[in-house]
Amino acid sequence: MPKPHAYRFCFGPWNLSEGQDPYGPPTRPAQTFDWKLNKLKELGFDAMMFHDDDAVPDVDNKSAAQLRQEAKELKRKLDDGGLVAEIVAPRLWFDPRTVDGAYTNTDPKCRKYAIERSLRCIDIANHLDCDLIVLWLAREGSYLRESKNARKCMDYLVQAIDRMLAHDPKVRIAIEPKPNEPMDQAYIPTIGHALALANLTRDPDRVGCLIESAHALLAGLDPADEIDFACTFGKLWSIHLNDQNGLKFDQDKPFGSANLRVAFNQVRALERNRYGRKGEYVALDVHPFRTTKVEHWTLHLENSRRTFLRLVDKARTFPEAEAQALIDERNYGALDQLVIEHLLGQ
Ligand code: GLO
Ligand code: MG
Repeated sequence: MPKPHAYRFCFGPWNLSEGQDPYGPPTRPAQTFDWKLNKLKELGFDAMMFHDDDAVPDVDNKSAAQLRQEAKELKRKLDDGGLVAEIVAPRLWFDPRTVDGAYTNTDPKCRKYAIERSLRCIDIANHLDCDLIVLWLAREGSYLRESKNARKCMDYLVQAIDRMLAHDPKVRIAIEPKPNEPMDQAYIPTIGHALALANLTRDPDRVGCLIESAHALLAGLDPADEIDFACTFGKLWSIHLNDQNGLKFDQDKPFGSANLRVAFNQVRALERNRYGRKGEYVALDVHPFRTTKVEHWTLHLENSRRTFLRLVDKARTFPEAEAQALIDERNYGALDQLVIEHLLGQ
């Protein structure tokens, strides 16, 4: 199938995961970063997403000179493969100092660590020639409301983002909201929250968002409406497409796997907002089904891209005039069936 020129695709090394879950060990043997990068290239993807420590392992224990040298080596590797880094995200949920929150930790020493780590992440991004930092605010929330002062936490979040914006006058920050997991309740659960927070920072024009389909669904929202909302503000700078079967743990299923119509509407929303025309990527934050064999390890990525492109075709061939006539008549029964028949095909 021809690739519509406007869409470029990426994924992260964590999307070739080994199958470990809270109840059991890996189901596939560990692979090196280079193996994953080669797969990405072989599959014809355009870019890779990175956590700071995907790019430079053990980032906390390296000097600025080491960060620079290792990041530059990676940059050469990417250049050689004709690839770029789409985003770099500080991993602010693994270190013991982030156990009760990173920017919103109640301990000032831990908050200081989180900010310093984020600035190092920006330095790595700079070495990779990437100006977009993603903040998945994994532990910025609480297990019980009495354990933290949410009002203060909002100030801490703004202060942290301000420090990042001041560190590099060109960097842009995309907040990736998620309503829960690992926390009971996250402080920034939706795109509305992310954009409201952006507005309090020292340079709101450089703070936008990243929508993940599964995260919107976990918040009880339709990801297509979240896309239109973010695009209304010109703030959708990346997107993690995947799928989610109801209110469970974050499943990161292949795009369209649980609900094809919800996937169709996301693609339609991206099309009408001309997503990708300013260089934004379609990122597939999907995981293999746990018991996937080694020889089928990349199918979730290939299939998600394929489904996406087939839905682009469905969006472009949707009988708009017929649909509009039914909307004018308020004949929603027929409109509903028109969508179903279109998706089913001949
Ligand atoms: C987890 C998130 C995670 C982020 C990634 C980039 O639920 O979706 O995969 O997207 O860490 O920050
Ligand atoms: Mg994600």
